[in-house]
Amino acid sequence: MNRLLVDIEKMSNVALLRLASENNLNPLSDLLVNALVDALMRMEADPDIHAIVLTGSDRAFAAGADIEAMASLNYVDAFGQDYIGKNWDRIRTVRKPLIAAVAGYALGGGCELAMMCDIVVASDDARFGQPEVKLGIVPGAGGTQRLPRSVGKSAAMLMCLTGDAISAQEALSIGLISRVTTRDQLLPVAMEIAQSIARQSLPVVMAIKEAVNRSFESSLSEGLLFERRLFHAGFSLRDQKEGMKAFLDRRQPEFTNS
Ligand code: CO8
Repeated sequence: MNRLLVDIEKMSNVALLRLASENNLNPLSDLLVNALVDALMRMEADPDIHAIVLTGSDRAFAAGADIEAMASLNYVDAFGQDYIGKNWDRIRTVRKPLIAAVAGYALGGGCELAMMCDIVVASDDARFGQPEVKLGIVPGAGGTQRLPRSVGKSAAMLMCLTGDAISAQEALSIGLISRVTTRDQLLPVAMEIAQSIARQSLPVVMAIKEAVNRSFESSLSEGLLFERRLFHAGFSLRDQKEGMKAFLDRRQPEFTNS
């Protein structure tokens, strides 16, 4: 049943995951997020997959948590069930690169889901926002934490405190996303980025993702030490020998992910 909510296509070492709930605004119900987590875990375990593109419908990447399901929640249930915590935390354990391709709305949990991805590409009509304040709640999946780390305090405060959405161009200018495309080009551009990453050595790509993420969790000196250790460890890989030899031979490397 879960699998129907998330379509999976595999192309040249890249998995394209599409949120496909019945409501094309993709309200992030527990069922949908569980299906997404399940799909991500399967792609993580698939040795043929080196990068993952996550997209939504033409109308929305996701319009946030399922408001209907949340409306009657009380504190005891939310706390007791660890609402959001239990499945959302697993998304950030994905070690392969995750690229969000956002068309339409990315609001509340939808914006937070995009921020959990490593790279965000959006179509020029996409809208990003943290409208939770308008519902009388605080963002619950990283809006107050990942957003300021990504765009700085003032822009994050503006979005979280007013709840007003911003355009893709504004999101690009404050550093929330990496690239803006036309609608037509959204998936081709996201897939090209994913395929370009997938052509590199998988263990190196995974180590880079881990190191960049570490920079948000550690002091600069700890982060630099972590990076140095990964850098040194990289000399144990066949792909380091191949990458450098290929450069010196003036040819493309043939990485074996080992
Ligand atoms: N949850 C449940 N149903 C929704 C949601 C939602 N987030 N968004 C839209 N819908 C439903 C509407 O109720 C409506 O249902 P129906 O057809 O039965 O009346 C249908 O989808 C279509 O919606 P609209 O008629 O409103 O469509 P519009 O095109 O007029 O507007 C909008 C589209 C702007 C996206 C509008 O629907 C909207 O503002 N939606 C709510 C956005 C929002 O507030 N999101 C934040 C939710 S809170 C949150 O995300 C907390 C994060 C916690 C972490 C994540 C945990 C999963």
